[in-house]
Amino acid sequence: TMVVTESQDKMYYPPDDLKRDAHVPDFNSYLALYRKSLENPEAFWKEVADDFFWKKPATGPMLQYNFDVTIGNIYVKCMEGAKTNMCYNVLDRLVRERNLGEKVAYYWEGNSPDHHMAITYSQLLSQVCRCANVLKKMGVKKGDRVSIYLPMIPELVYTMLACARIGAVHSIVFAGFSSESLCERIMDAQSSVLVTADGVYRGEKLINLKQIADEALEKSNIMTDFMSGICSLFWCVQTPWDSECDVWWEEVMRDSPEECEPEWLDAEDPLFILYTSGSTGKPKGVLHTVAGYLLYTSLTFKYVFDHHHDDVYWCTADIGWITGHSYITYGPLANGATSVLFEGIPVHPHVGRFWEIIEKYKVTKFYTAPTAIRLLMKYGREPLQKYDLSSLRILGTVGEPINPEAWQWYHEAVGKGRCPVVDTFWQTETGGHVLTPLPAATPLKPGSATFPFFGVEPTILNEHGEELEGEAEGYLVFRRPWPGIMRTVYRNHERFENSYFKKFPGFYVTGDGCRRDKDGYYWITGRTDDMLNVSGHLMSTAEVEAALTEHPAVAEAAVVSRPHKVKGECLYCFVSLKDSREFTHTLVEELKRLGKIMRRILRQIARNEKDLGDLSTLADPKVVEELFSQRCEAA
Ligand code: 6R9
Repeated sequence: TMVVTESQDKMYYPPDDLKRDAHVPDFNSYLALYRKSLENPEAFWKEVADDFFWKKPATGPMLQYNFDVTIGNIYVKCMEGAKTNMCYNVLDRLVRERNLGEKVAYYWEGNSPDHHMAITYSQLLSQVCRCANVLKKMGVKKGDRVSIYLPMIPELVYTMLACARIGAVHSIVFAGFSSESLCERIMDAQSSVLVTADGVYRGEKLINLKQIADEALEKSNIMTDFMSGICSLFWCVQTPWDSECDVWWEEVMRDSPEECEPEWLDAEDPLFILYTSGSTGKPKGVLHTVAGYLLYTSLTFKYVFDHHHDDVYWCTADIGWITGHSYITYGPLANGATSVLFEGIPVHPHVGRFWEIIEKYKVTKFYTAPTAIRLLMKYGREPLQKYDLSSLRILGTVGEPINPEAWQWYHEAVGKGRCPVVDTFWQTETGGHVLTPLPAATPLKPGSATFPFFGVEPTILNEHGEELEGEAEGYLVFRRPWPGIMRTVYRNHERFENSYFKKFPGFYVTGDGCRRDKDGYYWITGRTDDMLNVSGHLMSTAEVEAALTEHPAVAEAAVVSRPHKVKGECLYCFVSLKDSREFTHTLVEELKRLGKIMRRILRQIARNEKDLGDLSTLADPKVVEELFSQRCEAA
């Protein structure tokens, strides 16, 4: 069904020099491999697994599953019976079997251009082992959860891999989150240790992480006793300290042995939990397991970035998000890649920082978010002209739909028209790319994530759950699992089934809308639920509403999304105040009487779209006029 035919859309074809030594050099090769992955998944994934180390081989098939709630519980299993270790596969295997010990795993580049270091695979291995021994000494055992609240410093990678080595389940909380969010995630995961840093500079702004971490622990009072802080001493002078439970990173690491036998885990043992926004407001602990996640992140990394041993790869995401987990840590390391690990932000100390770093490390593959591209576009081409970007071969985007204007600018101004742009669609839940071009194989249409990755079978459903063939628009769902899909919502399997499998039995429901064009290309049209995407970060309207109504002055709040030039979407909040004369009282009352607020109408008011259609279900349609007259322009 996926034929690339003549089209009115402008197509961008892969450059010849890229095709020459590419893993998947043309569209027919992609199609052949794709067919194999669906027709014989057992053989397809077995071949991928052969690259890795298995302490014990699998006794079950490569993939087993049930996707139909009407039949029974939802489950996915990959390589049942096999024993392995993620950390061994991404470090020891390369150092011991591939002789990659001296190869650079990460070029760490600090927030300030004066701070940088290179970390080889063997150095990484010994730091990870040390950290693993520290955690063990603190009593952390296989299956225990470790919360990590660290900025983009090497210690973050050491800690996550140390967890993987001893079979502890890491739960990384993005170091920009508040103490409330951190507290909620620590409590839900029931973590026994929290690893944090004293502080971090993001641009000019100092964030006192240890202080926020202390606040989070105070709020979760039941936890305080078992918490110990391992801190990385950076440049914050006054760090709050409790010698009863806090320990310094440097002190415990110094005396810790450099050898640590990996814990041999079952293929389906948990690897990590990562929280993602849920439409009810409470974040969901997305759980990924060892073997499937290893196979899927390593294979997507290899093919989507057409990885070669001499590449220097840079993903600008933060490891606190899934993009960092899969495409800064696990995927690149599993391939023995050299990556840039960047602590800073795109505009510090100047707006050419990204381009400066690309020149400095001769980056060949560059992966960032549309929001960053749109931000940098604002400064024009001049900041780019100071730097040599000729090392670049492939560009990637992730996190939200990319508008064709930003795509074009990325392709022309950054890639000089030489580099394919891989627009990768995926989710925390999918573990890795699910709709994506392959850079040497797929003709590109700006704004389309193009076609499914190997093993992924997408389809589009209408409201009644009927499959739509050919050109169509509706709900994006997947008919079967691939190895990297999430296994459950941590400690809440029912929520997992309800969120992703209830609406359309037999399918995994992404929550995204999607259009398939006449050439078979997939175009993500945005969320179909009450979720919105601000600067590539997913949040739920309910979550924001809950936060607003916590304020003592607020009676009610409704939040909708509105397009934003740089952030993609922004929040547009409708708030009614208690005992306030400023909002006309009638207006507030009318809104209350609506019961379920008509979000569609609020959204249109936010966007100043006057043609509202049928308003007959509203208690008082005049409210709408009043809201229009009080509209204010967002910054
Ligand atoms: C990887 C990541 C997932 C949601 C997803 C969708 C949006 C991600 C996209 C995209 C259009 C792309 N999204 N990539 N939309 N084109 N290439 O971002 O995970 O934080 O869980 O967000 O992001 O709406 O459902 P996550």
